[in-house]
Amino acid sequence: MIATPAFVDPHTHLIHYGSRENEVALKLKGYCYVDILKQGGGILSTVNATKNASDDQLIEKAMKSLDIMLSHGTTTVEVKSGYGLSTEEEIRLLRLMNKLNSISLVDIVPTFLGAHSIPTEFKENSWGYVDKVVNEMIPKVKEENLAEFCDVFCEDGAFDYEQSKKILEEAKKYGMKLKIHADELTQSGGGELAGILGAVSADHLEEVSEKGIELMKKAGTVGVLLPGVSYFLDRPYANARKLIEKGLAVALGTDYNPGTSPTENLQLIMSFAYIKMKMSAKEILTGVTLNAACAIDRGNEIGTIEKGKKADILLIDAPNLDYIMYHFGINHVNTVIKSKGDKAVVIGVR
Ligand code: IZC
Ligand code: ZN
Repeated sequence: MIATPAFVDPHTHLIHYGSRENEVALKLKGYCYVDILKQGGGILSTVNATKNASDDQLIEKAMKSLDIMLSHGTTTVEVKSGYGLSTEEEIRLLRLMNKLNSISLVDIVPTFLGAHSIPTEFKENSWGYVDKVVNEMIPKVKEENLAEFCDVFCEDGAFDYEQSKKILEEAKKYGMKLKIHADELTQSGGGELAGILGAVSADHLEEVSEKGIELMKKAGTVGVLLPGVSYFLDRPYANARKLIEKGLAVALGTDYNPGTSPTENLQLIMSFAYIKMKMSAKEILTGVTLNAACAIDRGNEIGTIEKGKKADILLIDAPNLDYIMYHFGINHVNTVIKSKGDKAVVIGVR
């Protein structure tokens, strides 16, 4: 067996209801992700399904996914809101994250993503929604201390550079740490904004500019790459080799969500990083452990096996590190050791 630090998934949209396999057929007909969103589908269809689900239904679905994550070696997971898009619903999702954290063995790091999509009622008045996020949602999230990070989907069809800047600047004033969905489908300037505002992470980066890389490096912003999305949307992968050569810390996440990356399995993502982004086995292991921990500001607590850190440890049934990625699509985890509160639990996976 190989003992490694347990995996950290630094980017997920875990809490939602329903699924979107119908969009795969639309994509085969030539519609792209943003077309579907602009027609009121995509994220907005999940917002509807989530609004119509009870707390119990949302918890049950999320718990199923957390169990899959845990058995595949993920013991800490970042979770974004963003399928509410109203103050009441966003707050409900964030409260449910707290509940999940108390009933699951997996540690949950909550992120407020009220700026995930423009809700239908603000379609003609996107700045009106930005005002609502800034003046109503962020203060309420802070008042109840429900989220550690604030994130924005900075993208054509979602929030533009100026709107993303406004929201993140306000969140920063409230003492929230920052993340951004940056330069995924188009060069939106998200990487640059992350660097300018000192975001903890900038995520996606398939289309990031040279200047964006430079500013992120200066600010110490972690680049979170999500190759499951490139696979699922059949799009270009982020240039991991270039980001690493330029000196960025690169982490990997599933981006588990119903639209662009419906998988909880971080080991599959590791295989994509190996074959499609040409990351080495050591870079990949660092990407799902220490660098992923740094992407959620937990570098002092988890991500390495070290005195003073939590004993979140995996026993992996593989003859060497490369083998984990090479023999792809299966679960190599034999045992998960998870510390939660003052307990350590040993979970035999196979
Ligand atoms: O439901 O489509 N990219 N947000 C930004 C997502 C994917 C989630 C979704
Ligand atoms: Zn995302």
